[in-house]
Amino acid sequence: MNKIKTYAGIEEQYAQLINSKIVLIPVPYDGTSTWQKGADKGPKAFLDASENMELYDIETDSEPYKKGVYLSDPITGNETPEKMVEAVYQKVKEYLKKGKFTTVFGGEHSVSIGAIRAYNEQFNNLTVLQLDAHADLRHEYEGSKCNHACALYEANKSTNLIQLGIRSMDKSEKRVMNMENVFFAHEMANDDYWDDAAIELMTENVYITIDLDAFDPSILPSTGTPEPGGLFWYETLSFLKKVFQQKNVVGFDIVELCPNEVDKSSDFLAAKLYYKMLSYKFFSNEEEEELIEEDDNVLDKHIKKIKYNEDFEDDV
Ligand SMILES: [Mn+2]
Repeated sequence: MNKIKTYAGIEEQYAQLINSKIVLIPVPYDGTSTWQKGADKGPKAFLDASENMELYDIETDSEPYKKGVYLSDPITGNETPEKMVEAVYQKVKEYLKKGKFTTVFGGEHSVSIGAIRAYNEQFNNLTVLQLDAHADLRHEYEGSKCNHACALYEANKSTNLIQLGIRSMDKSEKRVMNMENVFFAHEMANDDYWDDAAIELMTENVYITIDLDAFDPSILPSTGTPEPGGLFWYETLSFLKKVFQQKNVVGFDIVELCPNEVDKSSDFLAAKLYYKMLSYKFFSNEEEEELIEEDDNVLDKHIKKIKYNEDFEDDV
């Protein structure tokens, strides 16, 4: 008998819907990509990488998968972008009504339209935090309002949208862009406080949509439209951790992984990012962090002491 396919190859006891706090919906959709195709292969590459990843998180000293991760059937059969968006909307809504922490893995960025619509119905005063190289604020592109270039148009109208890492857009998008809520990449590069400034703009309920092209292509080359000057790993993680600690993150999606046959590093980045976000959601407690910070001096001395002992032993 074949074992069922589970997220990260976890044991079935952690993968059943009824016991799972978390639901993962793969959406292998790539209908409207304009340049490099292949985001439809993103979910499979992400799941493969996840199976080869350690499931213990050092930073939070936790094993997030034990909260239960149910891997939903992928959303397929998407003849038009509009049908795909509707299918994602219905599926996300279904799991939200069951009280699950629902996550989506794309697919191109248009898959987020349906997810955000469902979250916005379910939660009051929703902030949508978008990490992306591109503004994605076009009203319509190549004949569809559900094109990846329009992924955040609706969220911009109906939620508190905060855009971060933006470094590529059309001039026309300026007309609808809420400049006070935008953190352009070139400004972030010279601002040490963009993370706190962004958090100040957030309402309590936050949905996060991560277009992987937000990351610098040096650490994430496998995406449809890479742009220089992106985010790096630890600055992104420390920002996300703060968001999870200070706000009620209600769900998230990760999109635009366009896997490469040879170089798997981007797949692993995506897998690890997903898992880090689960660890921050369920195992990062701000009060504990503060206690550790207060004890910094003590820790410093402790580290010095250990170092001294090691040195001493070396001498012997
Ligand atoms: Mn995007």
